[in-house]
Amino acid sequence: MILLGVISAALMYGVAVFPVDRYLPEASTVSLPIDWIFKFCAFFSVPILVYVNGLMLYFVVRYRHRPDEPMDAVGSPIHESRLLETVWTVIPALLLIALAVVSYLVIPLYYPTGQAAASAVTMEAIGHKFYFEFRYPGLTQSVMNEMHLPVGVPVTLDITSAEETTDVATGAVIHGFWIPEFRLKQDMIPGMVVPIHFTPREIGTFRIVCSEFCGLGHSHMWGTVVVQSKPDFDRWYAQQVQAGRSAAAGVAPINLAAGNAAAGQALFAAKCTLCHNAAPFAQRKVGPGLANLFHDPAHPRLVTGKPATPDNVVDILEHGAHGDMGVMPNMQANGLTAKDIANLVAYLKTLH
Ligand code: HEC
Ligand SMILES: [Cu+2]
Repeated sequence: MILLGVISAALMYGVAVFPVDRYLPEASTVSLPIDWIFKFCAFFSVPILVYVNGLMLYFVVRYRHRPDEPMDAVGSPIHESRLLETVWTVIPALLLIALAVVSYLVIPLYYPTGQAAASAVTMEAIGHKFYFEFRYPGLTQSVMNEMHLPVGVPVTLDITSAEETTDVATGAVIHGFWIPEFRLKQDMIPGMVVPIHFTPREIGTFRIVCSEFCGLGHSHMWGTVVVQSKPDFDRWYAQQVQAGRSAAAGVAPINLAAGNAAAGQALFAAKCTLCHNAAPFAQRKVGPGLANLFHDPAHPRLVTGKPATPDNVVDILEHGAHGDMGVMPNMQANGLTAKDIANLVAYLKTLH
């Protein structure tokens, strides 16, 4: 018993001083209470683990079957022992009640109600197959897969999942919105908006992972959250507003002849590779591979059903498309200008 006590005490001390932050930064305000609950559970799990398994090993050896005993020898008479039954009922009950109380105190930090919801930023995160869409107030276009947030500013994030098609087999699915460094994990559920509340504590770039198996593209479904200083964030936001405006104004005629393939390649890497590979049609991410767009005997027609000509591709880039594979965003949503479209088409023509 003393040996087990020493092992327990050593491990409990280890749990108490373990620097979680060093291995997985505590990058949001909810990280702290969540890690506290985690330590609380681990702390009291240690003696249970050590005593249950330690005593079990000890009993196996101590009360093993001896050669001179009959095969049906009865062990110690503990049946209906008041003391034992009280102990193993009361201790777990107390621990579970404590856990319930602690969780009850922490959950409202996550799911805001009333006053707690007062946030400087209220925005939306929408799960798609297979990417994350973020909508900011005041932006006409969405931001895909890269969420920018100012450090130290409270955020309410309205989380849901898109219902792209009504087809049961290919339609809406549940995604998981998980930022490990924020200790924040919430299912994205079609038809239901769940607001969550937190404040980023550290400047940096962290992963966003889809934590629900949502289909064949699930492994592509990850994004980043970029936590910036307030001035950096404001600069980024101003650029987005500007991009949205010039895209909206960019319905100017598209001059394909002036397209620059090198500029188009850089744009493609920045705005399209989220959903498209520069690879054959069948190598699909969200949308089809685009490497043989203009020269694919197996796919002479575009997803719009029109022949693969530059003008028809312009039409898709300008107005988007909505077909079997999902939604190709229009030029506003992709933040493209008329010039960008000409450059992209010039680049796509060079592929095959
Ligand atoms: C959010 C995901 C997404 C992004 C971002 C996106 N696309 Fe698409 N794209 C799609 C989907 C999905 C389709 C197929 C639509 C359909 O089935 O009708 C598609 C179709 C296309 C097609 C038609 C392909 C064919 O073979 O008919 C072209 C061309 C295209 N996209 C170009 C682009 C370019 C260039 C960009 C970057 C500016 C881009 N896309 C960005 C999702 C996306
Ligand atoms: Cu997903």
